[in-house]
Amino acid sequence: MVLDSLAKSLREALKRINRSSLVDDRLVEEIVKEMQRALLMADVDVALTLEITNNVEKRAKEEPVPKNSNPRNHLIKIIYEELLKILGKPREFHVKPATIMLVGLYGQGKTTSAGKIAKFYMKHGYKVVLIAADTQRLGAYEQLEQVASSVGASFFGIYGEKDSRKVVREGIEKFKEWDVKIVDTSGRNAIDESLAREISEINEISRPSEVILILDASTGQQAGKQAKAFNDSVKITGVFITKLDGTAKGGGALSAVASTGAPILFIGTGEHMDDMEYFNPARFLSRLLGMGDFETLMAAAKDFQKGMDEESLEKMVQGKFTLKEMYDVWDQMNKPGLFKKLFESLPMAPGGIRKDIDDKFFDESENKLKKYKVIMDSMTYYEMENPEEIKGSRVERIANGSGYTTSDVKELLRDYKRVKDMVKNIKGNRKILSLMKKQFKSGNLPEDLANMPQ
Ligand SMILES: Nc1nc2c(ncn2[C@@H]2O[C@H](COP(=O)(O)OP(=O)(O)O)[C@@H](O)[C@H]2O)c(=O)[nH]1
Ligand SMILES: [Mg+2]
Repeated sequence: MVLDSLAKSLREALKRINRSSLVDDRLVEEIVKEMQRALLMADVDVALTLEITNNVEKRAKEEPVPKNSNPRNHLIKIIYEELLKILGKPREFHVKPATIMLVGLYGQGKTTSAGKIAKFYMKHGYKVVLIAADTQRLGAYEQLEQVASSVGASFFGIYGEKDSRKVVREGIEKFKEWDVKIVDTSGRNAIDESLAREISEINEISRPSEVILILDASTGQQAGKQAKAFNDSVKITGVFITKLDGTAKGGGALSAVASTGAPILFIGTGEHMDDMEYFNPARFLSRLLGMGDFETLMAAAKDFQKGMDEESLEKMVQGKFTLKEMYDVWDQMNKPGLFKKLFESLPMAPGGIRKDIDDKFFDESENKLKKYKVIMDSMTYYEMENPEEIKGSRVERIANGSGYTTSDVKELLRDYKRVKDMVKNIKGNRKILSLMKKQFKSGNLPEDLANMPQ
């Protein structure tokens, strides 16, 4: 998960609070020390770390415990509230037709994020075009073209053209009927006058409704300086922090950007086109701490329902369960990390954080799903509908096409068989089936989940 070691230390601290028989000054001081260490390790600014932890200490020692709470929960609440201050305020974001300009230095993830944002809008049913305004870098045209085709978005670029302004002018004109236009601009090694001029001119030409700054999380605290500098040349409406999956320094980037007042809009959590999340500070923190998050649960449940309404559930259980059906189900599960979300958002078990959730399990399952999807993308429609026919040379062809090995393909087929058998069992169990149906109908997942037979 994102910010692994920070999450681990903070969760440990909360667990300790829950385990302790007494909340006294000594415990508070120890917890505060642990928080300091964890925040500094995550690259959060020293002054900010001290401010937050001093507040925790002061409040924990001085504030009376409210009647409806207890000393443990009160301390946890204070920690949560103080940590939340680091992450800034959420920005309201409406999914509607837009022209989006992406800016940022070399290698921050602009082109990749352009694809993710395109996919995000396309999931909402919008027609999207990606415009290749990076005319600086060799291969930028092809890279964006490839990204566009991988998500199924339209693409506009003028091969070999050096004037990015011309590309943007023509692209915006040609695709004016498209709902969402995403302009992938060129970067530099550092912000210089030529970059500032280029993006401010493209800003004039495209008149974007969103100007999103793409920042690599591993930049750490320096991300704050970059955000300020970019904001000086063109008004940033939101920041997309990429590669949060791969760095322990993410805390520095998040807190530094938040402190500039530029709203963090999205975070990137992987190289795959689905690895993007809308950034909501409260939700992000709850997940980091492993606390129950009802909001996330409901959003996840709705997402799941959209793809798995009663009709498709019926189809899945009653009809032929082919790889095609399994692909659809997995596609839902994978968008974005649904399984994990469902589990992480379950309310805290009485007496503490859920101990039974193992991040490794979710990471492994998610990686497996990703792999399986790539493999299935290399199958023909006929093979998806008739998995039992996948043998011998077909296995080899699929392996070659997907870049995986034949044993990966066989593993997928074995797992498919297992799921198929499971579905067969459900078919035979009227009680479970009717419960599942009820659950999808009501949308009231938490309660119904609790009533599911174990
Ligand atoms: N792990 C990870 N890698 C990412 C993420 N976003 C982008 N990348 C990788 O970062 C590298 C640079 O990305 P690119 O989009 O070409 O950057 P650009 O120069 O700003 O357009 C590529 O290898 C991407 O796969 C992310 O959220 N997580
Ligand atoms: Mg690029």
